Amino acid sequence: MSVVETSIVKAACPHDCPDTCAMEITVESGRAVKIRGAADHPFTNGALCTKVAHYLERTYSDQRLLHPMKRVGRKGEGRFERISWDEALATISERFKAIAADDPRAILPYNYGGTLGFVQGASMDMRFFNRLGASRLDQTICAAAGAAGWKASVGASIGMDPEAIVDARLIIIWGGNPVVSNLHGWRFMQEAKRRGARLVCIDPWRTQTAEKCDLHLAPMPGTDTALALAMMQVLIEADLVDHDYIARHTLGFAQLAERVKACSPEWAAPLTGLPADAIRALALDYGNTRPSAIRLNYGLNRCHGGGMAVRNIACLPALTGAWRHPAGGALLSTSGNFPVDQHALERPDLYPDPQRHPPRHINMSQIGEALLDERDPPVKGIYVYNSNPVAIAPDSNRVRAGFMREDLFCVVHELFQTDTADYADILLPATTQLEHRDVHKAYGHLYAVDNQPAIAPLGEAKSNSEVFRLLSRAMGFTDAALADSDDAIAAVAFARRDTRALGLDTAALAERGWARLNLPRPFAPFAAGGFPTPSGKCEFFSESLAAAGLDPLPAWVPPLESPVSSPELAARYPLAFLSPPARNFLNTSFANLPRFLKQEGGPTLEINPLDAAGRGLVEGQRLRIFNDRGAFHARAVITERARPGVVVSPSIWWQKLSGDGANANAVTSSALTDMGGGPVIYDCLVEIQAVSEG
Ligand SMILES: Nc1nc2c(c(=O)[nH]1)N[C@H]1C(S)=C(S)[C@@H](COP(=O)(O)OP(=O)(O)OC[C@H]3O[C@@H](n4cnc5c(=O)[nH]c(N)nc54)[C@H](O)[C@@H]3O)O[C@H]1N2
Ligand SMILES: Nc1nc2c(c(=O)[nH]1)N[C@H]1C(S)=C(S)[C@@H](COP(=O)(O)OP(=O)(O)OC[C@H]3O[C@@H](n4cnc5c(=O)[nH]c(N)nc54)[C@H](O)[C@@H]3O)O[C@H]1N2
Ligand SMILES: [Mo]
Repeated sequence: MSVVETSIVKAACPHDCPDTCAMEITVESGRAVKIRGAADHPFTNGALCTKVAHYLERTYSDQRLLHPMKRVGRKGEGRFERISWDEALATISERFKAIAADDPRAILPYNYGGTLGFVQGASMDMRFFNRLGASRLDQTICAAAGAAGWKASVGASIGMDPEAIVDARLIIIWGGNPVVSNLHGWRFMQEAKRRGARLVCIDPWRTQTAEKCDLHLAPMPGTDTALALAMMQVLIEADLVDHDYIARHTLGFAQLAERVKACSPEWAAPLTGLPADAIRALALDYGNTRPSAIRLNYGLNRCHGGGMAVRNIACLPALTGAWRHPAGGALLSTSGNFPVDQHALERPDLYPDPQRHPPRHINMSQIGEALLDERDPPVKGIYVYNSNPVAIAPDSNRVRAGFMREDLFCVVHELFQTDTADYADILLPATTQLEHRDVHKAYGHLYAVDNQPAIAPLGEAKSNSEVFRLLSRAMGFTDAALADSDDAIAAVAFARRDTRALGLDTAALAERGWARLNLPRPFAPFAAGGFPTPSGKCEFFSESLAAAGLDPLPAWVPPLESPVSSPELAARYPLAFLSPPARNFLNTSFANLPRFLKQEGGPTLEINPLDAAGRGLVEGQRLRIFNDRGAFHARAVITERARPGVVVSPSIWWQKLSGDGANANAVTSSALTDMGGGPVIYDCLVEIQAVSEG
């Protein structure tokens, strides 16, 4: 009889999600056999989402890349041949040395949310590219606009404790779909509802979240700036503002009051597509209810005015004094609460010669332009990890054209042969979260979570940190920081001296697998002001925005593409197009595995019965969704979940698994937001037509 050795390993969900779950992995004789949410973690509460509950299927999938390969077919064809790690590392270091000899900024790292851990996503990799002197990637693709807008009003990515929301009397869920993308946060909102809170959802699409709220308002995409201005107008006119809080803790109230005078609900109605009465009623409800909480999410920061939208909304709780109560205020992200020592993790000081080669920044949301347009130096080498740009970046026809360039040396480090991997010259196998060490902060709660390796790497897979250590050696970089162990990196993550008071209980982190930030409880960050802005106040008037050439006051910023702002374009492409997360995918992660593909069925486009009837469309028909940038196909779902004038395609599908080889990003635009340089993925007009089958 053989003895089965069983152990339970503490882990962290690595994915780009506000919930950053604590997990427990049961390992038997070296094989992970069970995964579950940590029962003792207050946010995870013993439950995982529909995707990560099946993470073992991802880890042990027969689609995993298990050894290094080199390209033998044409770019994009996806034909590869096995090589050794020695050959892979030698090829990459030789090509990188040759490119760097002229100008190392011709090499570009491209990475995002594959894992949010510090060890595998924001340390050894950055040290390597800093030491190399590579171009720096501006990581704007998700949250940059919202972060900038929030910063303008509030000062830093700090807001109310999401657990405190249980005591709110009114919760406005604004541009978020927590049932799908913040499931554990949703549990606290449901508890508030059980205790008598009213839930309002502001979303152009009737999501699963909207269906469960007391009220759903469906504005046209990209019009939240106007909605928030009108709410301010009503609050000020009805004198539902907290004069004492305003006087002590805000800047520029008089100018704000002047600005919003003309922004009545009647003014906002045609801009937002909402009835003026509904806007007024919402504002009065907000002004008359204490405590009131606004849970913003990033859906509303993906239109041109995404920065200003978040800025305007972030002014509301300072107007009403909602911040006074721990269950009041607003939350976009908790990430600013964590005392992360970014310098020690990333070591920007390793950059070799800033005089000769001033650091160059490239915006990841415009990777197509970066690869195709003329620049000095041109991008000659790209190293992709933790991301799938060919599928996730806007205007994918241009992105693909960039990756097609014969003279571009492309390395992709991946778990799976993604759409991007098909363009690699060298394709490297990565480890899953069960196979490597990491440590995580969160952006939707106040706990750090530890991740110990549960099993050995599968096949010849190597972690990101390990590959960058090996590449450093192959390049001849001798800096000690490039040889640090994963444990050493994890240990510096939260070791910033100036914020030690906020520091985590590192012993608990090691032993229990997670630790809460040492913040006061209850946590009401701005109950007595103390905003981390230049003035220390909530800035209705922002000098920093003025200095950046932007409107210093909350303003109406229309979408780039809408019937209101671009009527000529709208005459040809009259439908606003949204491609928000599908419940069973995580961006393009999980979107290649049988269980999740079966759940989602296939690419769909939700369209209102009025818009369908006008075009003679019927349920289940194959549609072509198109504009001047491109086209993709999806099946028609005729439903009132899509408001008139708006069509919705839950995303993000792999292009090569989508029938016609394209996904939603064939039509999205690579224009940028008003602040932060973010993408405008939800600011997009299209037309649709039926396509004949066969
Ligand atoms: N299941 C699942 N969970 C995920 C993800 C996933 O792909 N799948 N992705 C993760 C990532 S990276 C992120 S950033 C988050 C994203 O999750 P959220 O931050 O919630 O953002 P989205 O789902 O993009 O958008 C939320 C809602 O905003 C709506 N919306 C779109 N445009 C507008 C607008 O102009 N105004 C308003 N008011 N609403 C608008 C959309 O219809 C959508 O229902 O979720 C994370 N969690
Ligand atoms: N149309 C449309 N486009 C969108 C969005 C949308 O809503 N609609 N959302 C946008 C948003 S919010 C975001 S955040 C981006 C997300 O864009 P990405 O961050 O690129 O997200 P994923 O598609 O999940 O790709 C992550 C990849 O990293 C790989 N990976 C995971 N772990 C590791 C690891 O340890 N090492 C290495 N080397 N690789 C690993 C995974 O296998 C996966 O292929 O997409 C954006 N694009
Ligand atoms: Mo994101």
